[in-house]
Amino acid sequence: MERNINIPKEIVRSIAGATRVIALTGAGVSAESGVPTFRGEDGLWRNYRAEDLATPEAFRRDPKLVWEWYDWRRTLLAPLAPNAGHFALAEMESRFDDFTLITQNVDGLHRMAGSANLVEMHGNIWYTRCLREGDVRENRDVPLAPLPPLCTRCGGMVRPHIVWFGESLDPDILDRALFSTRQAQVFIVAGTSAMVQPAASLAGMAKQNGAIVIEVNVEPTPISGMVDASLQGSSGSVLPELLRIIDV
Ligand code: BJW
Repeated sequence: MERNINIPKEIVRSIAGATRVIALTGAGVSAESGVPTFRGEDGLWRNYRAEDLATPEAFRRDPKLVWEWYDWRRTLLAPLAPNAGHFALAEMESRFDDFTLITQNVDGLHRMAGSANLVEMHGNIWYTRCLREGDVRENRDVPLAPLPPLCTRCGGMVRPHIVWFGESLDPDILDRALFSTRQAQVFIVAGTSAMVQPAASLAGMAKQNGAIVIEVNVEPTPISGMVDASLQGSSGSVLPELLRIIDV
């Protein structure tokens, strides 16, 4: 749907002239593809307790229950496709010399849309990790069988290749996110409630390093007050429009 975003001219000029651009995305960017968000009215955390399903303790306590939840989410995700927001971000990669997409999303939709310079901060739901050998493997089986699934190499237990609460992010991935954030001239933050650390701090870090920060969200967030432009609307309509503005 067409809509005009209100973005100051000097900001448009800065974006168009920028070479190093970062976008950070969250669950809201996949919402228009049919992926549930975590917080908010229909969010996953309304019906499920994160402590029971998305912590290492929960997995130690009941791996089958945790895997059942992931199996359900994988089944929900399997038929879904990227939306206009994902495609606009994938297009941006060819518009700037250095464009990095940092995502908190685990659904794999950015890669499906064509984003290649991608940092998946919280892992990917389509990969498993062997608890014995750390082997990370793609697994697209829907539904999973057996449940819980086993490592195809050593037969040991595997877990979802996802960062749960209380777990540290992969240090190389975090370094990549921090490095690109510090270099950014423009930092676009889209579809995240900016509640979960360390991702929530990246926009502030970019701003401190002199970047122009642009937020895209359907509602205000804790970082809305510090950004240079807060574009209220769905990422599926605002991001393509942002791309059009850059191209003019
Ligand atoms: C739209 C839209 C549309 C809708 N268009 N917009 C410092 C201070 C306090 C606590 C901590 C801290 N450092 C670390 C912590 C602990 C914890 C944390 O941050 N807790 C907070 C909740 C307080 N962080 C961690 O544990 C992290 N680990 C870590 O830092 O290790 C070191 C450490 C540990 C412990 C203490 C100190 C240091 C790991 C975080 C892992 C997060 N994992 C999850 C779940 C994985 C499970 C799974 O997916 O299977 O990742 S949590 C969940 O939240 C998921 C998401 O990636 C993440 C972010 O959510 P997101 O993407 O923002 O989604 P929502 O739903 O919150 O928001 C959607 C937004 O979209 C909303 O704003 C809507 O308005 C908007 N929207 N439709 C545009 N169409």
